[in-house]
Formats: sequence, structure tokens, C-alpha cells
Amino acid sequence: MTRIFSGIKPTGHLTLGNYLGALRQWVESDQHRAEAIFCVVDLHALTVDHDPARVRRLSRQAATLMLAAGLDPALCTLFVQSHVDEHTRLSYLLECTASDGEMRRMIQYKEKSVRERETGGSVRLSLLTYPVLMAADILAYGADEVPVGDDQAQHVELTRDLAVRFNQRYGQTFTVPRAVLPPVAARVMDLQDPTSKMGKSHAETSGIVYLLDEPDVVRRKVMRAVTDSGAEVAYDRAAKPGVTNLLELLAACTGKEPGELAAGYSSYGALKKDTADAVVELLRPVRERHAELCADPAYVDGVLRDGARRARELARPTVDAAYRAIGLLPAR
Ligand code: AQP
Repeated sequence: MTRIFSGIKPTGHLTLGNYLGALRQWVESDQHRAEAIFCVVDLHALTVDHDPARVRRLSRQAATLMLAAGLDPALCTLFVQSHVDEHTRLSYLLECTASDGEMRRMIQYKEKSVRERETGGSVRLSLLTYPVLMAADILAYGADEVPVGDDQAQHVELTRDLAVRFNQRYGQTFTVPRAVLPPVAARVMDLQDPTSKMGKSHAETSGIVYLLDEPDVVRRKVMRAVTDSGAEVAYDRAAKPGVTNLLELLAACTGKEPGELAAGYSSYGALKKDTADAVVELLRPVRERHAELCADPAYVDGVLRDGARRARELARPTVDAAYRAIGLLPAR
């Protein structure tokens, strides 16, 4: 059976980008058609300046939102990364096969290290090595597919390289996974800056729709979205990035083609209104279910406990095999 792994890092409140780029396909497709493993990758949230209490709070919120969006513990495994030691055990072995040059080429590293320096912080070594930990997350489970948004595709490519290299040097150990991107909304852009990705940890929040935003807040953010010069509604990312982003959002919500939708609008205002309504309706059940789950913390704890137990069982054989293959003396 196909095995799928993916995760979300608790660096901020989950966004519409996280939902459309990743979470929705996990819920609607992946957990039904494969052995699916989903993770709140909390160790990744320590790679940038962080407040410990906030990371803890956001980890629980992310897990609760993943359930609220429709992940079903009867169909998939849901857990928190730091509850399963196999991830860090394997990460070190993979670091011993990766080069610093490979890490420095990662686009997220380049962008985030600039941001850390600009805000007066130092760049943590873990920010450089984070893609290796991500590779360990994936390879530990023998995942065939990794459903992600476009911004993570480069990290999955690196994971493939590390898997192939390890297998060639030390013998067949890892499944070589592939990234699976959603057909639309693989990169939801910031509503105030449609040339940059909607990211949950960005300081400027007026262009970011959070899954837990109240309907009137969602409406306001979409209605105030930056659009482009000219009045024509056209699906053209280079010439009309703002309008194209709205069309992709509406397409993702309605299941229609963004190009076809464009033909039905003669003004930006009407497009914004329909997009706002569609996003509000898309998120309404998630918000409502999240509120119900918050009233039952013992349920969420139980899901995460069972999920971690199952994840350990799944990961341990592969990680133990990697330890043997790379030359470490087994403990007796
Ligand atoms: N804007 C986006 N459009 C489409 N997909 C997106 N994803 C993130 N932003 C968008 C996808 O969501 C999944 C979980 O992302 P992550 O938690 O691993 O972090 P990230 O990729 O670094 O995304 P963020 O939300 O922008 O976090 P920060 O601001 O901390 O960097 C992934 O599959 C991702 O592709």
C-alpha cells in the first residue's frame, strides 16, 4: 500500500495557504487512499527565534486544527514529532551524508536567514540543517509520497537525493519519495503582497487569512487584497499577480478552472466579493469543529498518544536498519 507522510510546523497560526496547499488534500484524498502519516513538526519550529510557551500552544492548536479539518484517527496516524525519537536519531545519520553546500542552496534557508539577520537575530545552525531533519521525518516512514505546497518541493528533492546517496553507499535502506503538489493553490500568495507566499510566521498579517479568523475578518482581508493596474480580470501570474491569486483561491474553493472563472468577471470588486464568500464558507466548518474539539482536550491528547505509539512502531525498523547499514555497533 502506498505510504504518505507530511507535516505542519507550529511557527504561527495555520493559514489558508497551509489548508489549500497541503491539509485539504490530506483530508479529502490521502487518508482514504493510502497509509497516511501526519505530524506536527514541532522541532522545526525551534529553528528560528521562538517563545517556548507559544510553540507548545501552537503545536496543540495545529493538531486540533488538523483534526477539525477532517483528519480521522481511524484512517491515518497523527502525532507530534518530538514525541517520536526516531526523527532525531535518523537526522544525525543523514547529516553525515549531506554537505553544507547543499544546505546553503535551499531557498527557505536563504530567505529565512536574511529575515533572522534583518530582525537582529543570529542564524541558528538548526535553520541550516532543518531540511535534513525533514528528510529524516519522511525517510523514517518509508513514505512513497509527500503531499506538500510548492515551497516545500525543493526540500523533498533534497530528501530524494539523500535517500539515493545513502542507499548507494550503505545498501538499500530507504524508499525514495516524491512530492505531490495540489493541482491549484500550490502556492497561495499574500493578499497584500501577491508576489510573496502567504506564510504563517510573517510579521505583517493583513494579507494572511488564518483558519481561525472570524468571517468578518476574512471578508475584510479579501476585500482589501491588493489588485493590479488595469481593470480587466485575467488569469496571468506575471502581469496580474493579485487577480491571479484571487482567481486561484476562488478556483480552489469552487472546483472550477481559474481561467474559466476569469471570463465571468468584469470587475475586481465582484471577484473579491465572491472569493471572500467562498473562503468564509470553506473555513466555516473547520472553525466550528475546532471550537468543539477545544472543549474536549482529553480526546486530542488521546489521539496524539496513540499516534505517537503507532509512529514509533512504523519508524523504528527503518531507523534501526540505517544504524546498522552506516556502520554503528548494535547495542546488546
Ligand atoms: N502559501 C502557501 N501556499 C500553498 N501551500 C503552502 N504551505 C505553506 N504555505 C503555503 C504548505 O503547507 C504545509 C505546511 O507548511 P509548513 O508548516 O511546513 O511551513 P512552510 O512550508 O514553511 O509554510 P509557512 O506556513 O509559510 O510557515 P513559515 O512562515 O513558518 O515558513 C507545507 O506542505 C507547505 O508547502
